[in-house]
Amino acid sequence: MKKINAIVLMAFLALLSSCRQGQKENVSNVISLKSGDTEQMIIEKASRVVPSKRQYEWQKDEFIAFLHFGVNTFNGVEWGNGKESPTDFNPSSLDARQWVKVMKSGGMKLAMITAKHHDGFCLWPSRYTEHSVKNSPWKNGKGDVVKELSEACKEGGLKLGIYLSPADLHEIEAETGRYGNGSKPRRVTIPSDYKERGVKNTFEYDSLTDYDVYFMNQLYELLTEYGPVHEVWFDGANPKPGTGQTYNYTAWYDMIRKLRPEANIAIKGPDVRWCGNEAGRTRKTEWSIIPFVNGERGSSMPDDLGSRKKLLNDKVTSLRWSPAETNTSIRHGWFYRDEQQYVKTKEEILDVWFKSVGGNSVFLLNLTPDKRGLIPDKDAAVMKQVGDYIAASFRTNLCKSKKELLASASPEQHPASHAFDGNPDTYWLADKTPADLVINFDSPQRFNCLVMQEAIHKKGQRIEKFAFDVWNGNKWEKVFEGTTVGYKKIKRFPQIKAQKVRVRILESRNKPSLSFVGLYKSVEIIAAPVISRKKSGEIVINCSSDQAEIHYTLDGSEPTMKSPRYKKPMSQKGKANVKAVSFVDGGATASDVVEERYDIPKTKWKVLNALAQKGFGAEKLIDGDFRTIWHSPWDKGKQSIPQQVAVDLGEELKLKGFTYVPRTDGKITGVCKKYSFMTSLDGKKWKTQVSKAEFGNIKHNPMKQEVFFKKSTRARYIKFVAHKEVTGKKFISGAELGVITE
Ligand code: FUL
Repeated sequence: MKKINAIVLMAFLALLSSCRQGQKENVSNVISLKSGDTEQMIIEKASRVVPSKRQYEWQKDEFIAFLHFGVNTFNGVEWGNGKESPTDFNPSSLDARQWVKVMKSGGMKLAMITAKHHDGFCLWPSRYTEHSVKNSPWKNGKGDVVKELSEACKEGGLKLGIYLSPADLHEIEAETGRYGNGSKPRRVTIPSDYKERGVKNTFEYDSLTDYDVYFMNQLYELLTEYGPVHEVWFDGANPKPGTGQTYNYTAWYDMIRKLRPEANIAIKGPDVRWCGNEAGRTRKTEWSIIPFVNGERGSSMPDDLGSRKKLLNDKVTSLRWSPAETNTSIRHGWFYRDEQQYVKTKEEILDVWFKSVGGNSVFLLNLTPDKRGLIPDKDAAVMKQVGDYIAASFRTNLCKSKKELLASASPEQHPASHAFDGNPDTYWLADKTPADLVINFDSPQRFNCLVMQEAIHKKGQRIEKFAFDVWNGNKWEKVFEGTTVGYKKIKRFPQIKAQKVRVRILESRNKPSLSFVGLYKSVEIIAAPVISRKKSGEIVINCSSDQAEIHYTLDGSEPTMKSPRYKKPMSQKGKANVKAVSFVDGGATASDVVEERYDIPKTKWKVLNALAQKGFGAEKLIDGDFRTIWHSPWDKGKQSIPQQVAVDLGEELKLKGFTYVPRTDGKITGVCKKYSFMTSLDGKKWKTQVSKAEFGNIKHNPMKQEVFFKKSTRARYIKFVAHKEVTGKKFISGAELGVITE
C-alpha cells in the first residue's frame, strides 16, 4: 500500500514539474471564448490553439498542385456554361504519369484535380449522370481521369486531392437538372442506390435536397473508389447564383470525416482557409488562429484576420486553427487555352513560393493539362527549374556547422539546441520575451536567407515580432524585423558575410517556441526583364536587378548574349513580338526569358466620348500604361451603369477582336463583368460584334481578356460598353483597351 502511495506521489510530482515546465498545456484545435474573458485570458487562449493532426500533416506538404482540366480545356474558356457536350472532351494522349513527374520535379506533394468544375462535366464515369467522360470519345468512353491520376499518384508517392464544384451549371441548365429544382429536403441514405449495388457502408441524413443527394452520391464515389484523399476543395464561386439551391454542408462534412478522416476540407470547409485572392498575393502577417463568430469564419479577403484587435472583438465566440492556402495558376487563367497564354516565369513562381511557404501558408499552384492531356512542355520546364532551385538553395543549412549557441531564457527541457536537432517535435521554448538566440560560427559565413519555424503542433503560433541581426565585428546590426512566424518563416536578403548572428523574439502571445532555425546561401535570382510599350509605340525594357545586362530579339527567336543589348527605349512600328533576358557575370547566369506580343501601337487613337471621375480619364485606357486607369464617376449621385467608351483608331483597320485589361493594382472595384463591343466605319452607324457577354471568372482572376469576333471586320471606330461590374457597383474601371488586328 505504502509503495503504491509513493508511486502516486511521485507521479503527481512529475506531473506538477512538467506543468511548471509548460509541457502539459491544454492545447486544442478550437477554444471557445466566454463572456467574462479578459483581454489577457483571450490572448492566452489564442496561444493554445493548435492544428489538428490532419491540418498539421497538410501544412508539412508546403507546396501542392491544382490541376484544372475538363471541357473548358477544349473550348478555351475559364468558365463553361453547362451546355457543353461530353464529346468536347477528347485528349489525344493523356498521361497522368507525366503530370506526376512534373509535379514531383517541382517538389509538390499533392495533386488536386477538378473532378467536376462549375460546368458540371465529370472526369470520372459517375453512375449518377450522363455528363461525363463515359460519353466522350476519349478511350471510347472507357476512360477515367481520376483513376489514372490516383494510380499515378500512388506510384509516384503523391497524395490525391479532389475539387468537386458545388455550383453545377449542367444541373442548372438541363431540363431534369437537380440544381435549384425546388425539391423538398428529405431523409436519404447515401449512396442512394445502395440496395441495387449491395453497398454496406451507408450514411443516412435528414434534409437532403435532390442536388445534395446527387452531390453526396458523387462524393461517395470519389471518396471510396480511388484510395486515400487528403484534401477536398469546395469552391465558393457560382457563375449562376439566384437559383435558391442550398447545400447541406453539415451532412457533406460528416460523410467526408467518416469516409476519409485524413482529408482536409478546404475553402467552404472547416480545415483550410482561402488566402483571399487568386493572384498568389500573401500577407506580411499571417495568423493561423482565426476568430470565429458562431462557427463562421467571415470573409477571407481582408488583410488583418488574426491580430489581437480581431481576437478581442466582442462578437467573437471561438478561436480556431484555420491556416491559409495561397492559390494561383502557372498560366494566366485556371484552364489551358493556347500557346499564346502567358506562363509565369520561374522567378514569379518562386516569389510566391518564398512568400507563401515562407509566410505561414501552403502554396497551391495550378497546372493546366492541355488538349493533348499533358502538362504543356513550357510549363513542365518551368516546374523543373523551380524544383531544382529549391533543392539547390536549401541543401546546406549553415547552422549545422555552428560552433557555439547562446540562448537567453530557456528552460532545461527545451534548450535552444532543440531548434537545430532536425527533429520537428522538439523545440526551444523561451520562458519569457524578449529572448535571444546567438549563433557563433568557426569562421565567417556567407548567407542570404533565414528560415525559422515554430512548433505549431505542440505550442501553436505565438510570435508577434522578431528581429534578425548580424555582428559586424564591433556591434550588432539589424538585418530585418518581422511579425509572425508560425509554421515557417523564410526571409531573403542581400548576401551578408558574418561570423555571429542573432535571432531576437521581441513579442509573443505566450512563451515562444522555435523548432527550427536555418541559415542558407540560396541561389541568387536575377529578376527577369519587364517589357512595356508606350502609346507612341516605343518599347521599354526594365530590370530590377542593378547589375543585369538586358538582351532582346524582335523576331521571335530566343535572345542570347549575342542578341542586341537593350540600352534605351526603342521606336517600333506595327505589331511587335519582343523577347528579352537579363544576364549577370558576363553572361554566366541568365534570368528567364520573357515575351510580350503587341498589336499595333495606339499612337493615332483618340477617345471620342466617355464619362470619367476627375483624374481617371478614358485616355488612360489607351495610354499603353497598365498602372494608370480609367474610372467612371464614383461620387454619389453621379454613378451610373452601363458605361461606354468610344475610340477613334485614326485609321481603318481589319479587326479580329479586342482586349480589356482590368486594373492591375490588386483592387477589383470597377472591373467589368458583362460587356458589349461595337465597331463602326463612320462613328455613326455601329455594328454590334459581341452582345452582353461575360468575362468568365474575371472577379477572382482579373487578367487581360481577349475576345475574338465571329468574323473579322473593317472599322475605324470602336465602342466598349460595360453593363455590369463584378461586385454589382454602379461604376466601371479599366487599365487598357486594345484591338486584335488581322
Ligand atoms: C474559382 C473558380 O471559379 C475558378 O474557375 C477556379 O476553379 C478557382 C480555383 O476557383 O473560384
